[in-house]
Amino acid sequence: MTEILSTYPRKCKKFGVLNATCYRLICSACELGIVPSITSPVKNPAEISWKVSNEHASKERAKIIGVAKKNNYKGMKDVKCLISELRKLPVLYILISMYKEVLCNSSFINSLNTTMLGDAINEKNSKPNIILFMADDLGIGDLGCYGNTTLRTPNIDKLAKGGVQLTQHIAASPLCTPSRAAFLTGRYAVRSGMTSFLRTGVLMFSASSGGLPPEEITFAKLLQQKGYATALIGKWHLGINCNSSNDFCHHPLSHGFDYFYGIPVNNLRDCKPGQGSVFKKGCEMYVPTVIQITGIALISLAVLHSIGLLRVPRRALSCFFLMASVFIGILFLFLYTFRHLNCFLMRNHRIIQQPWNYDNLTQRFTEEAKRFIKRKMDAPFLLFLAYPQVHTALFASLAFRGKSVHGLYGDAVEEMDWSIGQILHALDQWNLSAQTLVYFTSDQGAHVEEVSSNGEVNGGCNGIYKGGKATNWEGGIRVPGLFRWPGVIQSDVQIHEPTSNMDIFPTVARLAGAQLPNDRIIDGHDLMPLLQGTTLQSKHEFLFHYCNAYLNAVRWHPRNSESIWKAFFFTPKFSPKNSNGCFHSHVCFCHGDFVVHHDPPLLFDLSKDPEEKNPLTPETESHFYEILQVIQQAASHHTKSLPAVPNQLSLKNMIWKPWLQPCCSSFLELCQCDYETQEDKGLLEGWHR
Ligand SMILES: [Ca+2]
Repeated sequence: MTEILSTYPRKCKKFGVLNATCYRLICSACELGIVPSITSPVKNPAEISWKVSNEHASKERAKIIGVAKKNNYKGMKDVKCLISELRKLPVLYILISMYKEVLCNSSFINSLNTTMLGDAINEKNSKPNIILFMADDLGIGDLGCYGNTTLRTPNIDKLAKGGVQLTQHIAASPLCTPSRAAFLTGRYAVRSGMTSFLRTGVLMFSASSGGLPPEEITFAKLLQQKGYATALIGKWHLGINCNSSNDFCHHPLSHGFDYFYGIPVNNLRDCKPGQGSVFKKGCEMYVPTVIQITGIALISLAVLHSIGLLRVPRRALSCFFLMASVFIGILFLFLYTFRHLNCFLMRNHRIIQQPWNYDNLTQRFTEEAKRFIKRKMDAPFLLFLAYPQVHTALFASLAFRGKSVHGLYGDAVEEMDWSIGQILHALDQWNLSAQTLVYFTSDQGAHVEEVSSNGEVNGGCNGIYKGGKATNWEGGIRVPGLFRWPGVIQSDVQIHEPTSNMDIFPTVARLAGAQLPNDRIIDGHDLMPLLQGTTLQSKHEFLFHYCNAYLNAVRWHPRNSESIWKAFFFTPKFSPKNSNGCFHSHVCFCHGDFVVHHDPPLLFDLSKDPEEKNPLTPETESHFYEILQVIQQAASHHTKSLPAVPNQLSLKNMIWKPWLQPCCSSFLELCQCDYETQEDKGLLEGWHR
C-alpha cells in the first residue's frame, strides 16, 4: 500500500485530494490486484473500507461515515456524490474501496472517461460553479479573439486562449427578449410565446404584462433545485408582473434566481438624458402626419362652418380639438416620463434606484458579482452576469472614457472587458478557477444602424458577416461563444461546428446533475462532448432562424459533410438599398412590405460563402432543389412541433398598463428614489460584513 501511495503524483499529496488521476492510479492498482482490502459490494456505509494517513484519522473516519449515512448512499450512482462529499474533508489520502466492481470495472472507467463522470469524481468537477457572461448587442467582430485589431479585450481573449472558442455559435433570435428567453429555457422563444407578430419584437415597458411564463423552466431553476446558489446580476428583459405591480410573476426570482441585482427591462437611449430617443424615428415617421391630418381637418371644418357650407356643432369641434391635444399631450408625457418609469435598478424585489444612475454602473455590477462569489464560494454557484453594455445608451466610467479608438462604444467594450478580468482574477485569487466553467457570449449581433444624432457610430462590428441585430443574416445571429474550464475542457481550441446559445441549458443542467424536463421539447444539446473533444460533430443538424415570430431561415449541416446550407424564406429590405441595414427605420422589421419573400428560398453555402454574398442557383449548385426539399421538410416538421401557447408579446401584453407600473415613490413624485446611495449602502455593508 505504501508503495502505491508513493507513486501518486505529487499534487495529490499537495492538495490532499483524490483527483481523477490519482483515482485512475488506484483503479490500475486494484486491477493488478495490488490493493488487498477490496471487498464485495458494500451493503452498509459503515463497511466502507478506507485508509487515512493523517493523525486525525478516526475523526475523519467518523465524518465520512456520517456523510455516507446521512445521504443514504446505496449504489453505484451514489459513488460520485459520496466522493464529492469526501473531497470537502481535509484528509490527506482517502482510499475508498467500496466496490471492486465499481472502482475496478473497466467499462465503468471507460464510461467515466467518455462522459466526464471520471472527472466528476473530483470535487472540482462535480457540480462545478458556472459563470455565464452575456453582453448586449456586442458584435462578434468587436473582440480581439475574433479578429478585431483595434479594440482592447485582453481578458475576453484570454478566455479563448485558455479554453474553447466557437466560431459558429448562433443566437436563437437576433433580438434581446426572445434570444434571452431561448438561452434561459434551452428552447426556441416561439415555444414559450416570447416572440412577436408586431413590428416591435422586445418588451419596451416595465408595466407590460408579457414576460417569460411562470411554467417555463430555466436552467437557473434546475440548478437551484440541485442546491446551487443562483444569481442574476445585470439585465433581465423578460418581464416583471402579470396582474398587479407586485406579483412578480415574470421576475428573475420567480425563475430560479435566489438573488437579483440589476435592470429588469432594458437600457435605452431614453434612459440617459442627452442621448436621444429610440422613439424618435417612430415619432418622426408618424407624428407629423397625425398633426398635419388633424390640422388640415380642423381648418377645413372651420372654413366650411364659417362660409355656411357645413354646420359643425361647436361641441364636436371642441371635442375633436381636445382629443388631438390629449394625444399630443400623452405623447410628450410619455417621452418625458419614460426614463423614470422604465429605467430603474432593483435588488431582488425592491427598486433601489429610479431612475438608475449611470455613474460607476459597471463597477457596481462587478462588485456585486464578486461579493456573490465570495459569499457562495463554499457551495456550487451559478452566476449569470448580463451586462447592459453595449446597448445604447452607451456609458463608460471616467477611467475608461475617451480611452479607446472607437469612441464611447469602444470605451464601453473595454470597460466590460475590464470587469470580466476582475471576476476572473477573483476566481484565481480564491482558487476557484479549476472548478468553474466560464462562458462568454452576446445576446445577438451588433446593431449596425445605431448612429447618434451627430453621426457617431454607436453600434458594433459584426466582422465579415452581413447585416446585424434584428436580421438573420449571419451578422445578426453569429455571436461570440467562449468556454473555459482549465483541466476539464480543451484549451486554445477553435470549434467550427454550428452550436446555439440554447445549448447552455442542457450543458449546465447535466453538469449540475439535473434531469432535463421530459414534458417539453428542449432544442439545445449538451456541449460537453464537443468541448472535451470526445466528439467532433455538433448534434445540430438543423437550426431554425426566427425573425420575431416568423420562421425566416433554416440552417442545415448534413452529417458527414462540410457544407452548411442556409435557406431564407424572406429577407429584410435594406434602406438605403445598397447599405448593410435598415437605416431609415433604425431596425429591420420582419413582415409585410418590410421584407422580400423568396420562392424558391434564397440558398447559401456558409462553408464557402460565410458573407452570404452569392445565392446559389440550380446552375451553380447541382443539388439545389434536393437541398431545398430537405430543408422544407425539416421546417415543416419543426413547425408541427410547436404547441399553441399564449403570445406574451401580443399588443395586449406589450402595451403600458398603469396598474402594473413599478414605482418606488408616488406618481406625483415621478417615481424617484435612490436607496442605492443612501441607506441601502449602510444596510448592504452590514449584510456583507
Ligand atoms: Ca441585445
